[in-house]
Amino acid sequence: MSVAIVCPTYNESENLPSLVSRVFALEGIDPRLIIVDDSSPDGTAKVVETITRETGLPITLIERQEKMGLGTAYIDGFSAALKTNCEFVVQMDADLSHPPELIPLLLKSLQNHDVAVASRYIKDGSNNEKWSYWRKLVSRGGDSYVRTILGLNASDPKSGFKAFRSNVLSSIPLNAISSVGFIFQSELLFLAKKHGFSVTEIPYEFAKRTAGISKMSWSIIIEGLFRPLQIRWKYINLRKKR
Ligand SMILES: Nc1nc2c(ncn2[C@@H]2O[C@H](COP(=O)(O)OP(=O)(O)O)[C@@H](O)[C@H]2O)c(=O)[nH]1
Ligand SMILES: [Mg+2]
Repeated sequence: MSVAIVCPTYNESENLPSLVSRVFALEGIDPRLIIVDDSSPDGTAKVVETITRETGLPITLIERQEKMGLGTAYIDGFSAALKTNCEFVVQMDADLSHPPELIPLLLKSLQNHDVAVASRYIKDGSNNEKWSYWRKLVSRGGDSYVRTILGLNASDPKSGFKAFRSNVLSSIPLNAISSVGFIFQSELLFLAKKHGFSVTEIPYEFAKRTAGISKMSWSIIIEGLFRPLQIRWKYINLRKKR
């Protein structure tokens, strides 16, 4: 089964070697790893180039000129993924919070669904990141807010760990998505649902980041507040398809 795995990176050089070896150790899938790097100052792109040269593994590196945010990194990565004519596309973080070992299960659930979302917040899921009280409040409060404004019933609407049948991503107007930070994930899920695609959730353990630092910022949190309202307004005439 042909799968393109899209990972945006910003300063993830320490995590890359482990990510690559865990992804290519998976059995029963034929993955292409697509790394979208925003000229990380820590030399992430160089690490990717070296691994690719030394191992010959199917890895595509997209290098962008500057830090442009998660949203456009995914749009560029998905466009590259669709050009490979793969059957499935997986999106995940590069910091190993998303365990690559869940990928076969996510893909299996695409036998009956169009989109599979890895969720921290359903039975058997958990979040092992030791977040401060405030970050927890912002995250879980943000989930309820996003669910209410966008009419989603997903338990983890900001999850960046998902698998799609390729036709989902080729049917959605990806270039119209304007979200920059984590709210990109909710806009994508919202559009998938509006286009009539079926969504399922699979529990997983979100692992604590052990190398590198989070890129969460105030501007991303503020975007998370106003963007859901803007998304609702922007797609007001988009009726549910199918
Ligand atoms: N290309 C690119 N990747 C980014 C950017 N911001 C974050 N990332 C990557 O997106 C993933 C999730 O970011 P992270 O900082 O771990 O977010 P957190 O888990 O919410 O704290 C990681 O693989 C990051 O390296 C960005 O502006 N550009
Ligand atoms: Mg992270």
